[in-house]
Amino acid sequence: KPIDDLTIWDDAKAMIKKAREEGIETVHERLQMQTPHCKFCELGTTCRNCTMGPCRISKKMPRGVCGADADVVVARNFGRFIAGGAAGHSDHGRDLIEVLEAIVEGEAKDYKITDEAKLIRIAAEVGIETEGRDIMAVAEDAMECFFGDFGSRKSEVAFLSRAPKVRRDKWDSLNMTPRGIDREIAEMMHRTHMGCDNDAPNTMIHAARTALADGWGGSMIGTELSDVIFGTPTPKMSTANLGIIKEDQVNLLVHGHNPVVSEMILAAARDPELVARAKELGAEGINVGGLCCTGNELLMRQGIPMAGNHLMTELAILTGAVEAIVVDYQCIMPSLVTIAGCYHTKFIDTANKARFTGGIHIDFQPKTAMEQAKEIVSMAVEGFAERDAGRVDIPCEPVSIMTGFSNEAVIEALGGSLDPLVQAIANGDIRGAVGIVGCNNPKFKQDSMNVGLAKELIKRDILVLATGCVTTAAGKAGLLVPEAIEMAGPGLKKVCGSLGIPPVLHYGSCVDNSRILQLCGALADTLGVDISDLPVGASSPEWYSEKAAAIGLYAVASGIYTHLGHPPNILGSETVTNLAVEGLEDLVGATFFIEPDPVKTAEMFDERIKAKRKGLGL
Ligand code: BF8
Repeated sequence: KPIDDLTIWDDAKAMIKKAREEGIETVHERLQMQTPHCKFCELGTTCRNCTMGPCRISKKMPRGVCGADADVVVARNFGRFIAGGAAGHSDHGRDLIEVLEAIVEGEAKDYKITDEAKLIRIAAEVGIETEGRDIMAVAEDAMECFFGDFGSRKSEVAFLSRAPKVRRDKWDSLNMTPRGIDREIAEMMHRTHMGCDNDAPNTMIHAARTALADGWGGSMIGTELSDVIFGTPTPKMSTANLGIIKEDQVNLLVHGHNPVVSEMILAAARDPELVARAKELGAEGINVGGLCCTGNELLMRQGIPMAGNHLMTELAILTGAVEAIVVDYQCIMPSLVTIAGCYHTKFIDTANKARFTGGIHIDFQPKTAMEQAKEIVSMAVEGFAERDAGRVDIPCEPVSIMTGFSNEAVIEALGGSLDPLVQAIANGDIRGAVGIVGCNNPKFKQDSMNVGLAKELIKRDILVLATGCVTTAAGKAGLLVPEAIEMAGPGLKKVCGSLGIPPVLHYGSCVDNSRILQLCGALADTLGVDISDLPVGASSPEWYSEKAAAIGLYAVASGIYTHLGHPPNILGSETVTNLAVEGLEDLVGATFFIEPDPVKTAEMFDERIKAKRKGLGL
């Protein structure tokens, strides 16, 4: 494909060109080699769940060996897909509880409770006595409560209390209330074992329950405990694109999702001895930049610059100026090890559950975090001497972005309550809000949909909340600065202008979609309605991952009309497809819709928001 068809960004184009010149393979070549994909897999009609098969369902062969039809096979495959996504987010959440546990037990001296007020607030919310108690005692009870959310001895996960009562009643009546996080994931594996749940709609209901366990459970715990341990984000300025990589500095990029590793790396990079060593080797200093969601985590709290999103991860190494790429888990292409090997870049993995053949493995533990982080940063610093200046190409200057919009920060900016926001929605200055979330996928021209949709929505006075890889796209397009109000409709321009904020708010990483759920719950409660009554929507335009599918499904199951730029692998079943794009409306008050065109997508949201506003009498 011509490079111009692959991405909207000049920095990406320059690096893809360099890759082609140097004979380095990227995701784009591999996609081409894999195309056309297997039609059965695309439709979701392949079953590999037992060895009587594998089976492929078609008109000619309508049933697998066991008798399962296309509906059953598609639902089972989709259910397991969702379980994978929910497991990823939730296991990340559990890792935060384990760090809290290590803090409570005095075993993690490098971590601390940074936002005590937030810990007390969330502990009280989940029914823990906080009055006059020692903070560590409160932390211990919170830790037990959240560990308990993963098991099977509760009737529902604790943060469900943040959803409106009518929504919770709806979930109860549909058998959709998530009980334990691990329980729902394990039950999905059980249900989809041969000879269990052979009723597609029933499997889909459990898929929704599993996704809700992620959104209101694992992800929410991940977000909230990250705030407690590393601080709740507040608005701040930073920069984005490959231009954040500095020719005269040691460049270390953090990639993955969990701030437990990246926060320590950043702290270690500020160690005076390591900075002095970098200078000794001729660098001006140590520059820590972000990729993907752990980048978002550090950006939100510490303001580090952002090198790029998912499809920029390979390309960042191609600048030839990255001394080390340090990863934890999720969304890390194993090809990075190969590309790092074409340069002096060290690829360092830090999680036993996400090791990469050919990478340098550091088994990162909370107990020894700073010591290990210094070891990693030191490897990057020493690598500066190995850099080949002749191969360095940093293709652009960085652009400014504003970040740090936690719900707490938004409420503070609004003067202490959501009332001004409700007022702005009521008088139509802000007609509604859409969360644009998720990934890049090489099947799309990189960020064309992510940016195109955001621009179309703000023009229509629809506020955009961005998370995950969409944040960097929005930032590079100039949408994350207060001046972007010039691209917004008159109402949004007025409101954001008076608050000095952009019309697209950087709301964090992918687990931070839980912040959007919480905000929707609070808005619905303020208005005395269900979430499905609000003029809101969600979109994952260029999604690829199991996690993004889980996010989409928990949004729909929470009552939020949700757009996907391309369908999951479900089109082989009419029952499952119809349920996703139609039938769920009757059950949960929202559906998915699939649309690859950003303008048409914005129109669909516009119609929906109009209808919801009318329903609220606005
Ligand atoms: O969790 S947006 S490509 S980095 S899956 Fe991955 Fe998608 Fe990026 Fe973060 Ni989310």
